[in-house]
Amino acid sequence: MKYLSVVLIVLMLSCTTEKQVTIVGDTESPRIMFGVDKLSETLKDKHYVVNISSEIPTGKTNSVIVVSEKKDKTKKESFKISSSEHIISIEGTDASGALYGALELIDEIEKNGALPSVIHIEDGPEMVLRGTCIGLQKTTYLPGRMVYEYPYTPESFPWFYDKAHWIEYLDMMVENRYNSLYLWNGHPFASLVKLDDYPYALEVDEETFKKNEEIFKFLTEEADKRGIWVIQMFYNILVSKPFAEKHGIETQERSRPITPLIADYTQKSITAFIKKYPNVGFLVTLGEAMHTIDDDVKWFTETIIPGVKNGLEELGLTEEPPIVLRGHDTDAERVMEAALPIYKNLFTTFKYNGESLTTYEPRDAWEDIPKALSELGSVHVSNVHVLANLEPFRYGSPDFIQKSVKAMHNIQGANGLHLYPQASYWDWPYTADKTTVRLKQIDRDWMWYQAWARYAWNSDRDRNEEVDYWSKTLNAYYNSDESGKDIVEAYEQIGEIAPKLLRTFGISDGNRQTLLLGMFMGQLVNPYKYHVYKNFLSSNGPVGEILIDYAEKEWKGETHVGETPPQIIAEVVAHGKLAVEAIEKVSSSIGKNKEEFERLKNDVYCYDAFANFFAEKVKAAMLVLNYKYSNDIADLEKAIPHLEKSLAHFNELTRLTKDTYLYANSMQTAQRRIPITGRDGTNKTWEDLLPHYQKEFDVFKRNIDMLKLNGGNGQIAKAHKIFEPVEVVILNKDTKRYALKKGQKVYADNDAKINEVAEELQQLSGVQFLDEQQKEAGTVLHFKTNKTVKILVGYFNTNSYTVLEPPTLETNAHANNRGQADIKIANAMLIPGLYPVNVYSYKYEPGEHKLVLGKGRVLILGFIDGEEDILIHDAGITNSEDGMAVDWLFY
Ligand code: ADA
Repeated sequence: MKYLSVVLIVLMLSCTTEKQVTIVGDTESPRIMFGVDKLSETLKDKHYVVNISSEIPTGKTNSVIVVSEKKDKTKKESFKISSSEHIISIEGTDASGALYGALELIDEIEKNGALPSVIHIEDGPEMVLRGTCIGLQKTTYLPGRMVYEYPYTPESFPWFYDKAHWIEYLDMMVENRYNSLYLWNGHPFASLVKLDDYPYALEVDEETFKKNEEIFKFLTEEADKRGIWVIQMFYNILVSKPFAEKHGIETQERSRPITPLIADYTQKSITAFIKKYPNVGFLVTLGEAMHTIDDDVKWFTETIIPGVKNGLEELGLTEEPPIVLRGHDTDAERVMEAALPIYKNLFTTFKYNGESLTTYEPRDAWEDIPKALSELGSVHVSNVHVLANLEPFRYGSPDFIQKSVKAMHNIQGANGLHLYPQASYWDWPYTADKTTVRLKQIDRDWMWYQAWARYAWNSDRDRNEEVDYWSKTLNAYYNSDESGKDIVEAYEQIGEIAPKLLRTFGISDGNRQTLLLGMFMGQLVNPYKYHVYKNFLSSNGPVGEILIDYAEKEWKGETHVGETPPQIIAEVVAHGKLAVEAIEKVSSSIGKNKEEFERLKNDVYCYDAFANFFAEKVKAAMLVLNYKYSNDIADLEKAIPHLEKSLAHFNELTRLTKDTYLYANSMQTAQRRIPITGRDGTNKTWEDLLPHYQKEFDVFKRNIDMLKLNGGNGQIAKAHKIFEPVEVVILNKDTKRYALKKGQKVYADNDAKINEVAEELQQLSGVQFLDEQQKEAGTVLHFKTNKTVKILVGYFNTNSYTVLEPPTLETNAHANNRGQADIKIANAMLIPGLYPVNVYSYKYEPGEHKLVLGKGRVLILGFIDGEEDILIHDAGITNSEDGMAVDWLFY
């Protein structure tokens, strides 16, 4: 038997060595030659003798493959493969099409083990731009720097200089037919170009600068060969640190006006960049560090676009490189309307579901804004941004992803994809798995990249065929005859859990919240205290009810609408169970990547434990909310066993992750607020959270006992410390103060008077401003203090355009630099004629400062000791009859 197989192999080899192929391609085209080389490698692997030529051989009968491009501008990146006699022709509509045709033929050769004798395939992509992104950003801020400020250096980003890693990544991209690579960074220019007028702006040393030049050149050339367009992203308005220091300004500031100096510096940076890399596109974020929409328009049309045009003019080029404008934190429609007349090659992009994956049925803002942008006539690209609710476990549900891409086309009008890494965005290139050698995202998350690319190319694929396709793909990955189907099932079941939970119970789809670390009871029963941003609930999924509304309707016997909390928790528990059943079926038949399979299986258990933890918590929350109406302590007592079970599931989750995960979320800064701050890399594992959840449970039981002792009647809100005022010197001219007492006017030019104030604030006095002036010009508080203080600022709780929006981390990454991101006291004041007031605080060190707030009504309520720890709470002063929140039970 052994002898026989050896003979067979020899026979096969001697036959195959006879096979000769000539591949003909345009040697002048790097992209076509890349395809030709790949074809040649595959054929050699299959024992063909390959000859590469620039002309079709005459008089020979050997197989010939001709790879060519038609230069047909009407249809991009498409190809036709056909055969006649001994010639296979791969004809691309352009060089990318020819390359993709070559890749398609490679797939056929792999499938059949040989060159097909007859072949006819025509194909082309649905989406025009299919891109992935990588952040040149880190899990924490660099010392002395602010958000997004990461110069390109080998110390910060060793992987950026690793050519082998780039080749691996770019190969992965071209195999999946991605055609764009976005590099995200706050201000890349001072790492990549030198300016004659501002030589001091450069923020890397000479040696690093040379390395950056070399790697950027390498990257753009290698990308180009693979049909990939590199796009550099930048935020506005950022200047380099040495530039800021030289001019005594901040590197970035939300309320800073445009000045001739920063405009000139930015414009020259852009021009220099375009001159050096005319084939690199730009992705532009206006807004985060910009004052008004008017400024956004002005900046884009008077600084950025002219910067690009000047570069082109100096090079004598007329073809405009593409500029992709983000809709994030700006009014992209307005900006585009002003920009299109002066620049044609513009695209827009906007987040698909915020910074999470929540739905394939986006509505409201996630529907209207992209739709409006897509109707401008330029191509709209849907951005699957940071996946804050999927970190850190594996995600690869083909069903959810396919439906999402369809939603991009059908609901948002998008025709492009911009894909973030599945998890660990700030920790590129690594995943969060705790392994001896760190796992790389491109290896672990291969299915994430493949699935989005597959549907970006063509989303209209038959569901049964897709299950079959992914089953086969997974069979091959795990070298298993039959496990693929169950693994797909497991992926698809767990794939529903995080989206459904976030859209129903979450506070934010932003990275302000790490869903998979869980939520506190106070957040479940009173989410508004944590600032649920406008549109969150109405945009992120089908119509549904959140817990507090559900509880109220339930009590009043009203009819429920859409997705309800009990329905969602029942569904996620079922998804977890089915996923576990599916993954347990396959354990014995894995032939390859066994360790990875065990890790995937562990992720499935994690999701299952998480779904159960969450469901029990929601059951407890429903009972607590019912108590709000029933006033019956029995409701609270019934919640105890649910919370106890929830804690047991969280214990299990802690056990499952303790030795398998380094962290849950890769953004480890104070920007993470929910369930709890992430300041200085804290609270990032389930083990870190467990004592907090234990404490919450203990406090709840203690408060129930206290209620019982008090005869069980009525709600006993916890008394809060009365704040003592601290004196500061106000330097604004002619400022008046007002006591926070009933009957006082908060504006000099508006008759509205305070009716009620939380007791803890009553010793303080506010600073009076002019209502009209606040709305027209904004608020600046100029003051001096000789000790650290917290300024209490009252934001109005309303959607009215007359008020200033509270600090919003979803659109402003600076929103917590003075600890101002959270509501400290919700419903703290009533001022008839105005709106309910939520109190926030800004901390200032001793010295002279200006608190600059944007346009809109806002109240400065007084000053307290800077070290005062304000326990977040709801003072319950509202007009609404069910104003009193029940969350005090957990503090
Ligand atoms: C928010 C988020 C940032 C970043 C930003 C953006 O500010 O907190 O991390 O994702 O949005 O650029 O969209």
